Amino acid sequence: MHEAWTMTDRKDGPGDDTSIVTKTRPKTQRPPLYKVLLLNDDYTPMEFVVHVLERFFGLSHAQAFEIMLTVHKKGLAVVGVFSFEVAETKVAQVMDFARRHQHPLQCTMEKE
Ligand code: TYC
Repeated sequence: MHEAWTMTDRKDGPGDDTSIVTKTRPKTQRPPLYKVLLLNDDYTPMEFVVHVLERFFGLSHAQAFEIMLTVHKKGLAVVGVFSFEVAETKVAQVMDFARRHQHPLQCTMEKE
């Protein structure tokens, strides 16, 4: 004869949750970042450096002056951290602008 089968016969019936919760950690790849560095020299005018920092790095006059003074005193400073392409563009813009104005200002980049 047919035997009735109800939920109450189940070992993991209602109220008895045996499901497993797993956490996945997707391996996301962040692009490497590059520091753009400004180097000190004895000839480039301070006002020119401040102008470069305002123009190409979007810094306020106060921020630009502060970084310029750090470079002047310490020899170099990190101006910003960017993706490879943006860092490369900033360095090229600064080097080109300095060369056109016949100042020896040097700007480089290095992997963070
Ligand atoms: N040392 C320069 C001067 O006395 C000023 C200067 C600051 C030059 C920062 C370059 O990246 C620099 N006129």
